[in-house]
Amino acid sequence: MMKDRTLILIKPDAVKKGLIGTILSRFEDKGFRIAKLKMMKLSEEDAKRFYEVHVSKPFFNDLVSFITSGPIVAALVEGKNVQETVRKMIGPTNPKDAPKGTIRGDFATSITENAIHASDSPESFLKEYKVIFGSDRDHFP
Ligand code: FUP
Repeated sequence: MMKDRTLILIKPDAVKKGLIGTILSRFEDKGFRIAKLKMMKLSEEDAKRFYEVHVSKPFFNDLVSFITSGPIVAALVEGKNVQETVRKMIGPTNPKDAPKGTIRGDFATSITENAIHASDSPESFLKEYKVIFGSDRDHFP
């Protein structure tokens, strides 16, 4: 069921801070399954596709240059109600609003350098999955 999958990106700030294991552990500890995992550097073209819904926003260029500034880790995460639960676990976009105990509340630096992305709907999941994993030879699962 589409609702039971989500895509997360550990953003360049969190990778640089050495938080890959810590962040993935939060999802595993919650009982979710990491079904695909990939460390990569997004091209500018793929970053623009990934964030297409924000193309007209004033922060679009900063967002694209930040997400392409260093390696990221992408994961397909599965489990019951994972999309909604993971959105709660990451916290609000702006770390100033994010409570301690949420991933952004604990690790984000700023609204741009906010540690993590997670799909916010089944439609955005599909779009994001295609950008990140769509060109892979291995389409498992
Ligand atoms: P979220 O779904 O919480 O990641 O937030 P949005 O989809 O609204 O925004 C996507 C990304 O755009 C955020 F992670 C960071 C960036 N952004 C800004 O830089 N400034 C803003 O005012 C809003 C979002």
